[in-house]
Amino acid sequence: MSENAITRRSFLAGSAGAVALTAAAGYMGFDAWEQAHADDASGGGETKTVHTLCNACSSKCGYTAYVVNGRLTKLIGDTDHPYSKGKLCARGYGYSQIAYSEDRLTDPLKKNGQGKFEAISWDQAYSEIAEKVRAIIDADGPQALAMVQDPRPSGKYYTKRFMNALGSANVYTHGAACNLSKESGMTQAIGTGSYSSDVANSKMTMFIGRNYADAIRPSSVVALQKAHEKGAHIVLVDPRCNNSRVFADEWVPINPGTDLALVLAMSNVLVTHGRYDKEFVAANTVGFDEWAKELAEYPPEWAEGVTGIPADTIARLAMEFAEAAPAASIEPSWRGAFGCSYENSGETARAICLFNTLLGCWNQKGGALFTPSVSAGKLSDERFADPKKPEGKQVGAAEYPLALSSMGTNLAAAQAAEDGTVKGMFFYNSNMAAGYSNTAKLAELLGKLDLMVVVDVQMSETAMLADYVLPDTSYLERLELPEFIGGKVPAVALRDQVIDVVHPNTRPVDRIFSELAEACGVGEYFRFGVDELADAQLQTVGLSLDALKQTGTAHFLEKEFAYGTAPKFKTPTEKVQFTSEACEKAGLSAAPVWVEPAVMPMGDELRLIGGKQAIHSHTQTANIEDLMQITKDYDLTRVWINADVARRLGIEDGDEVEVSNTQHTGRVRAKVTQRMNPTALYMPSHYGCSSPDQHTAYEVGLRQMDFVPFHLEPAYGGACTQEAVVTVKKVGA
Ligand SMILES: Nc1nc2c(c(=O)[nH]1)N[C@H]1C(S)=C(S)[C@@H](COP(=O)(O)OP(=O)(O)OC[C@H]3O[C@@H](n4cnc5c(=O)[nH]c(N)nc54)[C@H](O)[C@@H]3O)O[C@H]1N2
Ligand SMILES: Nc1nc2c(c(=O)[nH]1)N[C@H]1C(S)=C(S)[C@@H](COP(=O)(O)OP(=O)(O)OC[C@H]3O[C@@H](n4cnc5c(=O)[nH]c(N)nc54)[C@H](O)[C@@H]3O)O[C@H]1N2
Ligand code: SF4
Ligand SMILES: [Mo]
Repeated sequence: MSENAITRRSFLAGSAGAVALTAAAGYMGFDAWEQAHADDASGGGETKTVHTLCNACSSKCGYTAYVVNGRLTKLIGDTDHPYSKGKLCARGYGYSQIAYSEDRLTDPLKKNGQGKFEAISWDQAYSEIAEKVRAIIDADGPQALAMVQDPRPSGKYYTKRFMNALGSANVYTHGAACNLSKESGMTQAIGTGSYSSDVANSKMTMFIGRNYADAIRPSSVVALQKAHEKGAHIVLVDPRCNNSRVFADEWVPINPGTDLALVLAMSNVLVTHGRYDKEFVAANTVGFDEWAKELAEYPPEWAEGVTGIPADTIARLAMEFAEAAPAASIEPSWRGAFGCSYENSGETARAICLFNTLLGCWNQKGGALFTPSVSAGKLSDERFADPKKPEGKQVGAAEYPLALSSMGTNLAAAQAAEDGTVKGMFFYNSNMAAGYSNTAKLAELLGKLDLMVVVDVQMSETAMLADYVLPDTSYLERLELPEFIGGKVPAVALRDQVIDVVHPNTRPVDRIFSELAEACGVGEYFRFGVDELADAQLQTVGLSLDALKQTGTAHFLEKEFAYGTAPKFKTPTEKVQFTSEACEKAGLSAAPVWVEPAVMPMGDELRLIGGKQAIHSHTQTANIEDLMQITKDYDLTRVWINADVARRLGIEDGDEVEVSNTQHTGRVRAKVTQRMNPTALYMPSHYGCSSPDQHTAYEVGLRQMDFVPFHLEPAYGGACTQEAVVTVKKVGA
């Protein structure tokens, strides 16, 4: 039995619960209203229920889809899915419309000599792409090919296998524009890219640029609400008073880009006053003395000048943490403040792990936890054997040595199109051109490729730049590989096929890459169906595809997390690293020190920051009519500006303003509010679509990435999405 296997008993225990819940969803557990509603929707037709996973954001929440006469009519979050816990967010409901969207891609497309797309057959698309792939490999080797993908259950498997079969190591996620710096920085300190804060049981949790209420994962919102109701001290550090404030006690309106200074100063206070877990530090860490020496430079009085937070607030927060420890932590965050935003993002992530280490909170109730995960074991069937490991190193790995190779820095791959190091790029479920860095620069770089292939469901800005666009089925029209989910009780969940294919000439991801591989001469790695592979993977953990189809989610009860277990730090020293050799080698300080952002606002300039709205995901939901209607009803494309600054600039609430910098100029209305730090301008990040084929989203609002200079974070390779300053003036003033 593989190391990952669960025993039959634990699976039965897990699935028994899940089976019960599935039955409840269909027939008995809901209240009368739900039941009546389910019946109403059927109109006498046949109702079928299928478990699937939402595709509207990275959380991939599990839900039960109700299908009446072949059409999706209703979605109910699965109670036993670790992220949905019975609830979906508005995006989850809204995005299910994608299957029936009038703007779906329906046929393979090829760009002709006039730059217009023409429908072609799949055979023509495959054979022409394969010919170009072979020409690139013959001339420059497989490392001149690259893939960018947003990790999805099947997508991440098939895209990587396809590239590796061709001999290329250049597989990238969207991470450089999401959480690459965070995960890479944390790995240097604690040996893993993240941890989970035990928010619901904490006495104190600080969120640094993490917004559970807007950047939603349903289970996180519930945990925050619980913590609040139990009287935990919840602190939001954010230049913007975001909507999580309803569950928080305190908003700390920090100057954007300066979170590292806050963390260094709070660490200074704990160390100066000896209020840290000395026993834990002595037993589990390396380099403490060196960091302690550096920290002497960063008292709260210094940090006040950098962060805009009064020194006594910083000292108080540090002491409150010491009181609450070990049931306290800085939450690991996701993207907002240090996922990829600044030149100091990776170092901020590193410092946060070290601060938590001072609290001695690892694996303590209410602290910061290393929760277990399970993955599929080794497969014995030869058909599933992995292709040979590519010989080359990921493009960008040498220049950005701290970037985790599991994500890589996609911008380095795009940049390598400049000198022809990369000649062919594939994109799966990725809208790089609109979302990963400066849009004009990305269009210029991607324009230099000999081959650009985009697999999408609608005409994205990235697809517009492509030579070939291949139409995927929507997530509701395909079965995917099982998705393993770490957590207090690790789990596995399934995206099953909910409805029949809507457009007959679209094909699912597994089929597209298998057929493309065949055309490229590496088909021997793809001689199986997605159902066969899914079943084989599930068998290695004591499950089967049929069983998981019944329940949607299964839990690995035997792997359940226990408080107080000694954390294992998978760093080179097997300890928490206050100092890191790799960081030093990469040109950074061995222990984290203050790093100034690349640009700072001067005079009337404001730093341009972004952030999620609860009803949209990145660039992919703006074309969903019902979600966009909410944007319009509530005027949600407005930029937020501090009320005092607005008064100085003669801007009133609702005025149209011009936002401009060296990269771009655009107009939008302003929301004038005291909920903003005076050095920043907030632009919601989901708008400014420039694809005319997205009829709902086209040209609504401004796009943050138009204003962001193309610039990568040293050593970590993050997109530096908030190293941008702008000026704002009232239109007509
Ligand atoms: N402007 C802007 N840029 C951003 C962000 C933002 O909010 N706004 N967010 C940042 C963050 S946190 C992240 S994680 C990244 C996310 O970046 P991406 O992962 O690239 O996400 P999206 O921008 O939503 O683009 C996803 C693309 O996948 C397509 N798609 C959707 N479903 C399917 C499918 O089933 N199959 C296929 N083949 N394609 C599909 C969508 O139509 C869309 O074109 O972007 C980052 N950059
Ligand atoms: N509604 C919605 N939810 C989502 C997604 C989505 O697209 N839409 N995408 C999912 C994904 S892929 C991700 S990565 C997560 C992102 O989850 P988060 O990182 O929580 O989301 P953001 O809104 O990007 O950023 C959170 C907050 O950071 C603040 N912020 C900006 N700059 C700074 C700074 O310099 N310092 C500090 N302290 N705060 C700052 C913003 O004002 C914002 O309120 O959301 C996930 N959930
Ligand atoms: S958080 Fe919302 S959008 Fe994201 S997967 Fe869950 S339901 Fe879908
Ligand atoms: Mo993200």
